[in-house]
Amino acid sequence: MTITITAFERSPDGGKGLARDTRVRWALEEAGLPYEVRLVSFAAMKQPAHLALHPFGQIPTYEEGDLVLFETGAIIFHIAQRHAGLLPENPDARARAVTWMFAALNTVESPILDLQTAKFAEGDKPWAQERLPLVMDRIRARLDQLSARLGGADWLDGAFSAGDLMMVSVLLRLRMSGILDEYPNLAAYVARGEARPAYQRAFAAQWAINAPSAG
Ligand code: GTB
Repeated sequence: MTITITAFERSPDGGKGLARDTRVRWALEEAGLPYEVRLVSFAAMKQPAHLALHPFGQIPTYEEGDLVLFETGAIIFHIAQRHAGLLPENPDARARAVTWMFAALNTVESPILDLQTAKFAEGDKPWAQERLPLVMDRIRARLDQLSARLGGADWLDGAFSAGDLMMVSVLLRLRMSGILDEYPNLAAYVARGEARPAYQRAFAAQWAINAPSAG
């Protein structure tokens, strides 16, 4: 059955792979699944046709026959449950990998999103410079803990899993801030994720659409 995802017609990041379709593309590539992409403009995302797929008017969405999903956590969990390559067979190991997916989205991504808000949505407010260090410190508190848990391991819990895919995707957003470089083991962890052939294919596919020279 054909899988179709949606992505920005023109991503604001100019192809850095930071929009959330990249993590879904990566999961599809890890699972070896072909997929099609429907590009949507910001205006189209708020129109009824897209809102029927995504109640919050965002990308990405996932269509497979009659099934329509939104939220990258749910989409990647769906892919990982049905196809080999993203979750271990052992039930306990599988549950732990899913735990890391939730940890990435609920515990680590939240302060990182705060940083984007503080910089881009609130950057011109008179209190912005005062708030920024507080936001950065909340991120560092999480990275201290994550770094301690990862230690010298390659991945968070044995073999690479959807938990790592999600965590690396979330951490990638920090690269521009420089915070990641304060944690050599996390920087190496992210680099390991980016070096995976499946990530490379996912990145290249979104780059082909969003690179400044594209279109
Ligand atoms: N919780 C949802 C999920 O995980 O699927 C969040 C989905 C989401 O925030 N989608 C964003 C969106 O559609 C795109 S990725 N935003 C448009 C809107 O809400 O109107 C967020 C994003 C946007 C831009 C960059 N960038 O330029 O670097 C990076 C990430």
